[in-house]
Order: sequence, then structure tokens, then C-alpha cells
Amino acid sequence: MHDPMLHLESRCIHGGQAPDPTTGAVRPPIYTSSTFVQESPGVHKGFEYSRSHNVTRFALERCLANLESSGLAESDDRTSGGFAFASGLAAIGTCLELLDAGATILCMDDVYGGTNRLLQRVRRRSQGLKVVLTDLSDVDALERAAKEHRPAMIWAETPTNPTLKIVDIGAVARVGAACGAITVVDNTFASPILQRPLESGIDIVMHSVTKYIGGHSDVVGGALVTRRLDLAERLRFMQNAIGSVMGPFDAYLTLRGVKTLALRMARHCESAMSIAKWLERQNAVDRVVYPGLASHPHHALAAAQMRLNGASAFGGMITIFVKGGLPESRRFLEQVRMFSLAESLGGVESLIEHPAIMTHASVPDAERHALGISDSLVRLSVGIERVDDLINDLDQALKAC
Ligand code: P1T
Repeated sequence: MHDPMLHLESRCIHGGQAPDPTTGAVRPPIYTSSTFVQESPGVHKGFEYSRSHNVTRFALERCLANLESSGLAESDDRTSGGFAFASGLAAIGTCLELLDAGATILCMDDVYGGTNRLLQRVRRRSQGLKVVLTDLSDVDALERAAKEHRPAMIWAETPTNPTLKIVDIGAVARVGAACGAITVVDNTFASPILQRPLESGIDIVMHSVTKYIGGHSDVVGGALVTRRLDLAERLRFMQNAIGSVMGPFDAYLTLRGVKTLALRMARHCESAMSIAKWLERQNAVDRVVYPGLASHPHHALAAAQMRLNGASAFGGMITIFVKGGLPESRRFLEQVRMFSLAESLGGVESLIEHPAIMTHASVPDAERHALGISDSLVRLSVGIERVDDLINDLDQALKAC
């Protein structure tokens, strides 16, 4: 079903989905077959080999393309411009293959540590990429860097991981179009429910579906969606040529997770807002960073750019600076009970972590310090448990530090 007029909640259930044509099954089956029989060499039913063609993966890819409003029809591209990968980093790696050796990529300075590591410690060497890290939340800096470096790709992440800066997606699209760069937004923290980069003119949206899209901390996966047919053709070639595809079981699980994405996001946003406001009143907390708070430097932009059913909504991620240093944040993190101390985010269960030691350890020290990822910075992923229970948990843990 491809009605672009449907609301996002309905598109989570029906977007890009049709009953199985052979049986009428309302959920796509898990097609495990690695290969497909041919009547005569080259004569087949459109399915040759499962890396290239998998019914279950295609179902997820069409659903994500629909949710992100790729605008491509199945008659343009088999999965309407959606592509699923074995992990978020596999999706990023495949996307970077659109660039020729020696190309320049202009990248947000604060991105997931693994994205930074792939760019700086792998692709700089193996692909000769020139990686220019800039604070793209500063539109003047974005314009200046684009003029100076003439990048072939601009990579934005918003809200950023872990400092929750907000990048103006429309500005990235405009600057990218003016300098001929392919523009990419990592939409992992917002999910397609809150933020719609392709509708603002961005070329490619990237997701770690491990997070909100999967939503249950039981699958690792990644996705790319493009609105441009030329890029869809190149990504289809790359996805098959490189081969870091999502397997059918993971595609099934992810698709199952997507069904409740809109419901979950509403709860994540509501609870995170309550918790952020509560945290602001706690003595043991130096500073709370949440795009929904008036104290956030990019609050107005976030309010305009992150929307749920016509109202502003700011996601489920909160960053705090605990008073003191590493001993205090360590005690706090050891003391939480309902929040699990673990990497990752976006699941139904609340997670908490220490980016400097955990998710962003691979970011070079000097860069980490410049970004303010200090030993007192703690990142919370607010789940969908009862919010009072979460606050009680944080309360008892903060009292211990
Ligand atoms: O873990 P993987 O599915 O490969 O996705 C990588 C990735 C890409 N982009 C963003 C914004 C991310 O947050 C991640 C993964 N992040 C974590 C594991 C984390 O705890 O921050």
C-alpha cells in the first residue's frame, strides 16, 4: 500500500506492505532460501540469489522507503529506494562507496563514535577520503566549509550522538544542492516518526535500525533510503556488489518492530520530557541537555524540525553532566537498577551509558574533549516503562553519587 496521504501511524502498519500474493498471508514470510531455481539460464521469476533478492528483506525495505517518503514507486525501483544492511555501520560503509577515492566528505563533528572511526581510521586510509569535521549546527560554518572544501558528500547527524546538537536539515539540503554534494542525514535518534529529511530535500537518509526502528534491542541492522532514482540505482548495485545485506530473520524482526514505532516514539518523547525536566531540578546534576528544554541552545530549531502529529516532539535521548567527575558518574551508573548500563539506545527498555568510556572511546581524545564528551557526561535512552518508576530509579542512583 503506497498511499502517501496516510498518516505515519498507518504507514508503520501498511506502508509498502501487501499480503503475500501466493497465500494471502498478512505478514511476509521469512524466506530463508539462499537461491532460486531457474527454468533455463537467465529465465526466472525475478529472484536469483538471496544477497540480491530476498522477499522478507524487500518487504522491510519497501516499508522503510514508504515511512521516509522516498517518493519512488516500485515501478521506478524494486524496493522504492529502500535498502537494508547487516548493521548501521554496514549501511554507512555502503553509502560511502558512492564516493570516488580521494573525495572530500564534510561531516558533522559530533557523530556516533563508530561513524567517526570508520571515516577517520578506515576510509581515510583505504579510500583516501578527505574528512572535514565541522559543527554543522552552525549554518555559517556549514556554508563556509562547503565553499572552501567543495565536498562530494555532506554527512549530518541530528540530534547528534551524544551531545544532542540539532542540525538544520533544510540548510544542509540547500548548501549541498548549491555545491553539488550528495547530502545524507543519519536519522537514527529521531526516527522517521519525528523527522523527515527527504521531504526537506536531503538525498539519502541513514538509520541504525538497531535503535528505534527495531525498538526491542534484539536485532542489529542498518538502512538507507533515497528519493533519487539515480542514487537508488547506484545503491542497489553497491548493496549487491559489497554484500553486507540484512538477513531474512533480522528483516522479519525489524519489520515486526516497525509496526509499533509510532506508538513507541510518542511514549519515548513524553517520558523523556518529564525526566529531563525532573533532572534539571536535581542538585547532583550540573546540566541537562535535551532538545525539548528551553535551555537547549537549538530548542527553537528542534521544535520546528522534530514533530509528532503536528506538535513538537524531541525524542527519547537525554544527556546529562553529573556533578563531579569520573568517580561520581561511575557510582551513579553502578547504582541504577531499572536503567541498564549498556551501549545502544532506542529500545523499549531504558538504557544508560558513559560515552567517553563506552560508545565514543574510539573518538580521538582531543576531539572528544573539544566536543565536551567529558567523564561527567552520561547518556540516557528513555524507554517505555512507567515514567515514575524511571524517575524513582534515577533518584535513588543520584543520591548515591
Ligand atoms: O550499531 P550499528 O547498528 O552499526 O549503528 C551504528 C550507528 C550509526 N548511527 C548512530 C547515530 C548510532 O547511534 C549508531 C550506533 N550507536 C550505538 C551503538 C550507541 O550506543 O550510540
